[in-house]
Amino acid sequence: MTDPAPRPLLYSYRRCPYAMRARMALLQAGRPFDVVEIGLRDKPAAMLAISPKGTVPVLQLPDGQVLEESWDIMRWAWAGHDPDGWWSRGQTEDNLALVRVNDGEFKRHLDRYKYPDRYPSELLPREAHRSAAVSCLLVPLEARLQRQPYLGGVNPCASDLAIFPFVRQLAGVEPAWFAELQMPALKAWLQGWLASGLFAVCMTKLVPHAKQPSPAERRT
Ligand SMILES: N[C@@H](CCC(=O)N[C@@H](CS)C(=O)NCC(=O)O)C(=O)O
Repeated sequence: MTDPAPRPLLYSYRRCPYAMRARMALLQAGRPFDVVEIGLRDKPAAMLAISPKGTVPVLQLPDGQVLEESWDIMRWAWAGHDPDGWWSRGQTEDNLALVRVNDGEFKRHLDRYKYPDRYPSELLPREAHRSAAVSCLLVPLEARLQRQPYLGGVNPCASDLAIFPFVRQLAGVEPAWFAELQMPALKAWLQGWLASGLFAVCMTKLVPHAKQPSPAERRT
């Protein structure tokens, strides 16, 4: 009997939105991988040895290459085999601009809104960060999603996966406030992702051997 092919190893944290986007991309692309679920307060020495910056996700490839940015892991997931076009549809200027806002300005406001205690020298009240998060990302997202069901158009794409875990986080801080937002297209989009098979598989305990989704689950 021959040994099975070595699989990439993903250091992950279940609730981290960056790790979610990486897991969903690997699952959607049908890439087998193993997962190490880490604790943010107790990071494994093996992970810090290959990625001293200490953030998840980190993907260690069998050839020794290490990917330590979620977007790079997503790119790798679909590199050379993107039959459903998830990566390519995510590469429009509009989509890339939204991902940049998400990872930059929006994330900055989200953190200050969600974890005000971590920013004791912050001068603005947390509600100001909540409003800024809405203006910089949710407003343009709502406008886009009123015209099309996904950022990828009629089909989803990498940018949908890259952004919705962060919108989920914002929505979870004060659900009653979020429920009052007049953003029907954004809410339908978020609900669709939260109910999707892909998200369900990504949030199951993927350790130690990743369950691979069925073709139906891979579609959304
Ligand atoms: N730019 C990185 C950011 C990853 C990141 O910040 N992950 C958080 C968890 S959500 C983390 O690992 N933080 C380190 C810590 O809290 O110690 C990426 O896209 O992968």
